[in-house]
Amino acid sequence: MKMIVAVVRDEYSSALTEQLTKKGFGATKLASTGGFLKAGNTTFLIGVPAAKLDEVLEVIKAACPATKGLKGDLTFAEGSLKGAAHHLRNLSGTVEVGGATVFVLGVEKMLKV
Ligand code: 2BA
Repeated sequence: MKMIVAVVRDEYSSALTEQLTKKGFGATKLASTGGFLKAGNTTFLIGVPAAKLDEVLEVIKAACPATKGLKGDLTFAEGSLKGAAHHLRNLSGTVEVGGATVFVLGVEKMLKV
């Protein structure tokens, strides 16, 4: 069993929910906020049998395409920037925001009681 933790841009949240539901995958959605830009995003927790992992990752890729040229506004990151300039990957004034940031974790056991 695997747990997929996917931080998804808010505008892709409905489409991803629809596709997961259509294919019979369960998910929990958490309202979340990006630590850098402090803009809202949605974190999906998706528990899947290991054999279905790649299928779900493909669903996420299809529903959350990285949009070339989409820029986050660094003015919202003002708080993050204070005293953190040495952690910044660039100082160009804008950042490329991806469609989803995905982590895959091993799950020892899943119970529904
Ligand atoms: P945020 O933390 O608000 O980051 C938004 C975008 O800002 C990032 O897009 C990236 O392009 C840029 N960014 C973040 N930290 C930066 C830094 N120190 N210097 C320069 N630019 C920086 P994505 O990489 O596509 O990430 C989108 C969202 O995914 C993030 O929103 C955060 O909520 C989540 N995320 C990304 N990496 C993560 C990680 N390692 N752990 C947990 N969540 C992560």
